[in-house]
Amino acid sequence: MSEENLSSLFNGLIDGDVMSAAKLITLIENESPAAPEIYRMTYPLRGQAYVLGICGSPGTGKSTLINGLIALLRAREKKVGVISIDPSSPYSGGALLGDRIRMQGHATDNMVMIRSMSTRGSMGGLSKATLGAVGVLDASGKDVIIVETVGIGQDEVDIADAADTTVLVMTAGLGDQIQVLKAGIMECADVFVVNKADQGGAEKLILEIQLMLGLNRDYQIDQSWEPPVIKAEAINEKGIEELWEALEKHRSFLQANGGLEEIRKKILVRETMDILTNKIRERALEAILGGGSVGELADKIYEMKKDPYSAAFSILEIAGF
Ligand SMILES: Nc1nc2c(ncn2[C@@H]2O[C@H](COP(=O)(O)OP(=O)(O)O)[C@@H](O)[C@H]2O)c(=O)[nH]1
Ligand SMILES: [Mg+2]
Repeated sequence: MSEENLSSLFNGLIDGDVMSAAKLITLIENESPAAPEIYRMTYPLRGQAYVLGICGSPGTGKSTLINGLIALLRAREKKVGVISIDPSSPYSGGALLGDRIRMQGHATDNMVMIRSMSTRGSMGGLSKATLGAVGVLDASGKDVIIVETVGIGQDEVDIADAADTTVLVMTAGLGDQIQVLKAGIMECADVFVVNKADQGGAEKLILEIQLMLGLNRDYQIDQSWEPPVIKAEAINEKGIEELWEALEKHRSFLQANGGLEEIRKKILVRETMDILTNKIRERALEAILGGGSVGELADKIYEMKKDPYSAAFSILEIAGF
């Protein structure tokens, strides 16, 4: 990628051109040699967007809710970016297509950009490039960026570290729900949505969540925000206004108590540490393989005849750390 091409993409990005943003995100996703330059150019423009994480089990209605939020935000002339994380499961093709169709109403709208990303087998629910993509959309002047993740277990913890406000979407009738709540998710969600209220059981689930939140409050570090539980029927566009109100309230809360700055700091540290970890691993592998292929790694390490800890330290030494 030539310098002129990159700066023309960058100019396009600033002008709100969707294709330029998409191309820059792809370059970051592919770990192109242009990635450092993209970060350098976009970083000064970041920090304006409100970043929302929306997580919950598959089928709870996250995409439908996001569609409602997009419509609401567009009606208020807000620029919206959506990043949807596709689980690396081979069964996700249909669901992904479903997302595209459901969001299609907004797909040609220049003020809305929707991007699907794969997790590429990363440990958490976020793709390695998710934060980079959020950064690009932020720099392009989006007012709100919504990240949709499937999220079971560790995933929400991940998104909670990457978003200003984290929403957990649930539905009644999924037996594992309260089980999920016990697994440490309660502390991560700032706002709860009980969706598909038309199907019944919503009131009971809302009470259960409120009870859990009450029980949990003693253990929460920050006791001043009480996560609201919003009842919604995303498919009937019900509860969207209430959800947005709750989100704005949380944003104001963060702004008032310095929490927003804390979150932004945490995200910056995390992005830096992710890049650092990758670079160290890359350099160490290069040093030990000495131009050989990754396929030789097992032999190389085995030949060292060392315990894993000593082997790792030896590799660091060989790599010159
Ligand atoms: N009955 C009912 N169905 C809904 C509601 N919201 C979404 N759905 C349906 O639930 C299914 C999964 O929705 P989707 O938004 O793709 O869920 P996601 O996997 O969490 O993104 C779709 O068939 C939606 O039409 C709702 O409020 N009530
Ligand atoms: Mg979805």
